[in-house]
Amino acid sequence: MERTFIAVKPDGVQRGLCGDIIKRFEARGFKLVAAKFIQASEEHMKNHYLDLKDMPFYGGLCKYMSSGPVFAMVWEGQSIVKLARMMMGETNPADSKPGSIRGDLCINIGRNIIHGSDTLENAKREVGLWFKAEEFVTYTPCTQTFLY
Ligand code: RTP
Repeated sequence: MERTFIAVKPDGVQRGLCGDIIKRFEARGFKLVAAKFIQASEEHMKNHYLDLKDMPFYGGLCKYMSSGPVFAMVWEGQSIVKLARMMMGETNPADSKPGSIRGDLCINIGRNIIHGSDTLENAKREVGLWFKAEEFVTYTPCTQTFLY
């Protein structure tokens, strides 16, 4: 089963949007397997966004992402890396369709409220960067499926 790393960014936390974002992943049928509320260091964010190190916004992005707490999560489910990105909308909220998280809840590319891994390879890297093995929980979700 695929896993992906999702984080409500500092602006999403400050705007009180954690609940709305979690609700959308739960409603879609994905399973939350790890979560924590954490203020990351700038060094941690520089490592997280290492593939963007040559972009002009890299420094500001890492500084911003470490300026307040993020709600970091690992979600599990079929094709979750791709489906989470579809649920999020485009990087620029202005290009995001209504119905998507960014299309419904934000406007500015520098305050786009949510991060989600863009490939399975990056998901594995980011999950390992943010979570230790002992931070994962095991449980059986209720499926609401009639068994008879
Ligand atoms: P994220 O990594 O945060 O999920 O976003 P993403 O994959 O959709 O976009 P990416 O290209 O990885 O960019 C990371 C974050 O950098 C900020 N950004 N600012 N032109 C700009 O000022 C600019 N471009 C990107 C956004 O907050 C983006 O989410």
